[in-house]
Amino acid sequence: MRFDAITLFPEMFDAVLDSGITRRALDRGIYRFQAWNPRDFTDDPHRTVDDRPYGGGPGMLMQAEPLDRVLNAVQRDVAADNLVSWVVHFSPRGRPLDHQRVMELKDAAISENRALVLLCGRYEGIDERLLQRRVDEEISLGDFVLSGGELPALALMDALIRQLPGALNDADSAVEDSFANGLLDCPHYTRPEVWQGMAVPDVLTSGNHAAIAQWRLQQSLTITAAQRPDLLARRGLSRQEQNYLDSLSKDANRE
Ligand code: 9WO
Repeated sequence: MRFDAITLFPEMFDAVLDSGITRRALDRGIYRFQAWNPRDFTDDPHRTVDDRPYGGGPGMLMQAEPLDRVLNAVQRDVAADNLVSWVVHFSPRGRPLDHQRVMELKDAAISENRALVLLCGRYEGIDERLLQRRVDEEISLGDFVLSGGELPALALMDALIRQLPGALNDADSAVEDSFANGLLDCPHYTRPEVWQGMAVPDVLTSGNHAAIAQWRLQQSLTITAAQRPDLLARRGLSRQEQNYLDSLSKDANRE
């Protein structure tokens, strides 16, 4: 898969390229990455990419023209690879990202020969006309404001790259199952068996694999019901799972 980032801070992308699973996947040739700096597509000596907002107000905006030029260059380079650009802009006004959308973006990139072009805003934002003309999709990571679109772009890359075939080893892959089942993760423990007076739950040292699997599912159900009832509502519950949660609330009422 191919990623291209349009950014005034290309070095921020070293965070994904230089460490961990995402670095190993790059070494394995599972994806490619190129950063493009809009400053390289200006023609004034100051390499200006920003200007003041019409109508007044604080701060500066990214001008349309340097971004249009860099997008044209990216598109040409992407076409030479027999791919088409899918331009994503990161903004709190976008569609909230979740696991399902990550999988859809990955599948569409593969089946429709897409390069993901990550348009990263800075300052107070980007001239609306450029967004209207060139952006295919706006994505939000949540209702908060950052200093730029780079961190959301990095988060999307990380989430997507780990889903690409061959990116995870068998040891890592099991971890994926926890979100694939639509529940939050269960608690985890490692050595020592007692730490600062706190013991590991007995079932995990029992060697009873069926009991361990049941305990983990019940923990996931309990945590998801408490922290994210919206996830449970969307996923639905089996009869057995519903009975378990009902038994918990009866216990709680007896206290
Ligand atoms: C900022 C903003 C604040 C309130 C309502 C809408 C808004 N849009 C933007 C915006 O697009 N900002 C640009 C990108 C320029 C300034 C830095 N940017 C940004 C992206 N800040 N925060 C994000 C972001 C992106 C995805 N998910 C959460 C936050």
